[in-house]
Amino acid sequence: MERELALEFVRVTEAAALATGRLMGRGDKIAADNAAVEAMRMAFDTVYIDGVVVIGEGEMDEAPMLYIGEKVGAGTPPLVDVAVDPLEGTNLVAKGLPNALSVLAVAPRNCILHAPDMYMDKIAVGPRAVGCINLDATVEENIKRVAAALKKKVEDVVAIILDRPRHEYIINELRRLGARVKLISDGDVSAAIATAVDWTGVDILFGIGGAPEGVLAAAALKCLGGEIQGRLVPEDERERTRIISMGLENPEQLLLMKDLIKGDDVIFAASGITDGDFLQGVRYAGDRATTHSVVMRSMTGTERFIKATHRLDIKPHYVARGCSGGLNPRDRG
Ligand code: VTB
Repeated sequence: MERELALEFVRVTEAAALATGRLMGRGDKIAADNAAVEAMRMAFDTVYIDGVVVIGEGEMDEAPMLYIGEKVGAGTPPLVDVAVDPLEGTNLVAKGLPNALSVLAVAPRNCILHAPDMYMDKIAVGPRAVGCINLDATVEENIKRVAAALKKKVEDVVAIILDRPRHEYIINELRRLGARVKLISDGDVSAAIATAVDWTGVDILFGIGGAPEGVLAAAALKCLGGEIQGRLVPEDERERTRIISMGLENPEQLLLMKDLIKGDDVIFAASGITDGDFLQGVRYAGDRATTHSVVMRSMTGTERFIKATHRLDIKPHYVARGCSGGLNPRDRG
């Protein structure tokens, strides 16, 4: 994929962040999600790709926009797979809590795992601990290996994990071992990325979260040189059948980086919605708004952080809820 596309993808996550950021703290996660989805969907129309959504808002009959199988982009080459989460952390925006992001990943066609909307068990680390983790090893083994790779004591290692009853065992183990633990209420894409961004102070992610979020995190970690391993966690027979129908012969397969994102060409973009560990949230002031985003390419490993000031008087569709005002004609390319 041409590197110029990277900037186009940031415009898409920016549009979603700008639309949903307005709804921070309103207690309405559905409205926040709708605003992000609508804005992202419209922004995609201006991007010169022939995209198919492989990770999106749900199946065709469940979601009006950005559903799995939907074509996005202007319809011109390159042929690509598109994974989106217009609002990763709906509760975070609804409550005004940190680390809500708008994210997307794009790779050549058939290179992104078509992960169904179910749970995935995950473990992730940044570049310095690549090769040291194993989803099938114990918490103790993983923490010790990561500590050694980072040249730290176990008690200096910071593990991040969703605060859920299903993780009680892992959290207890981490505490028993003396590691530092960061419990989060939502947003494990941001958490996985944090393991690969030095200044966050986060070293390793554990726990079960959404499978689509796992694939998006894999795209980001591929660009950042980190690692994630995952295993789908079907909750019933229907979900097991769903995994097999999407092409994984063994539903229990350990999914490595190469299974989550095939090949070496993926672009990942994210914009902060609320302030977070590595991105600032959207700020509005009169007729201006600022966004903070990151875009990365696996081909070169370049991480580009982009602060943008948007003129809402010139682009009024950013002021309205979502993009319901329609795209500014100047934006149509
Ligand atoms: C995670 C997290 C999401 O769901 O995937 C989590 O990244 C897992 O699901 O932000 P449960 O809430 O069912 O535990 C979110 O928190 C919300 O989609």
